[in-house]
Amino acid sequence: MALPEQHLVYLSLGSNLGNRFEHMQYALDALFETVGHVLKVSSVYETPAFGFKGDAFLNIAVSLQTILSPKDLMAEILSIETHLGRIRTKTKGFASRPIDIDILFYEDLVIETELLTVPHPHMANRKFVLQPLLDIGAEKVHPKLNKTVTTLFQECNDDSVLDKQPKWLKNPSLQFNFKAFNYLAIEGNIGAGKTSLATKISEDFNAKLILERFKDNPFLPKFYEDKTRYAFPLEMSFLADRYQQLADDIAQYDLFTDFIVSDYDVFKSLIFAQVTLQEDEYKLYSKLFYMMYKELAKPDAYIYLYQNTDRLLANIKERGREYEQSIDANYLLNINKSYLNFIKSQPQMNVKVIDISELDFVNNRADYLRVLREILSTTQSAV
Ligand code: PH2
Ligand code: MG
Ligand code: MG
Repeated sequence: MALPEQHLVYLSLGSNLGNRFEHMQYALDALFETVGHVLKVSSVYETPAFGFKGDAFLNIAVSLQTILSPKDLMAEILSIETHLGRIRTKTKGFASRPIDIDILFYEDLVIETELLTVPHPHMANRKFVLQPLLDIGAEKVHPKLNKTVTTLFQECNDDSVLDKQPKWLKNPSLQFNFKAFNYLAIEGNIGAGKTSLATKISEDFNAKLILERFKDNPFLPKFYEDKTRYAFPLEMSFLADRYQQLADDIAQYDLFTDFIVSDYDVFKSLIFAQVTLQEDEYKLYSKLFYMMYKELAKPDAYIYLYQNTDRLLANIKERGREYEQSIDANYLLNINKSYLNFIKSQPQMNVKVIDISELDFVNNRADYLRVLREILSTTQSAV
């Protein structure tokens, strides 16, 4: 479940046929749905057709982050162009088109294949590319020419006159308004994908990420060897760690992030303790738990990722932590039951159970957006 790396890409969009503004918005929305998170959108410029006789264009530049390879990105772009009625003819030269989407930069890669040339080979000669790009990436360095976009713009000989439009396109990423949250907790069984989802949300939406520091817990490997002997010290040390981390991290509210997302909620301690401790131990434990709990900030939304046992076991195997390999189906079923009982007992909490057993939000963007929409449905500003 290692998270695929996100890549920064810059695209140029142009339209000179039909309802140009609508085509551009449609293309932008489609890029968000299928390619990745839209970071910046330039102003819209009206530009004279360059290199052929035709109606004036609207042009913009956008930056996105995507997990797609250049080849897969290209395939998505072609499919969006086709959807918008772009017909590619074999005749030479340019033709008017409802939409054209070109890859300007893909990180700092230089790609020269039959299918694809990146950076875009003609960008340095074209004001209709450089002016919008200047809005969103003035400092970006062209990896082949080794000059910033600002310099390329200053040195460009194209004397086309561009007309900046008063109307902006909408950045589709802003539909997803996580600012309604102060603190979002992602929960789920072992191997459900809590860390992956919390990490992705923090990357895309500028959240402070709080990840459980379980790897340092010295009792964990011992516990999986001898559960009755090590359950109590294990649960106590988890509780102490989680309490300390949440008390510290949530208290120091960060000026540079918009909200907090964590890959656990402190109640996790009680839920696991219920499964792992003897009855008398659990009584003592829960007394201590509630004393600490009342001091902590509560999440605005508690998301439980439900995953079926087979896929949990497959994920545990895949991530390969040695001490987890003895976890069996029965233990996971008990943990899941304990979570669901807990959730039922907390009617005042803003809980959302999301069934991800048919989804792959790590590799499939449509699935990821479906999960985000479900999370946002827990606030008034549902999308
Ligand atoms: N695209 C072209 C050729 N000429 N001229 C303007 N103004 N805008 C464009 O997007 C454009 C062009 C080839 O893709
Ligand atoms: Mg083009
Ligand atoms: Mg093109």
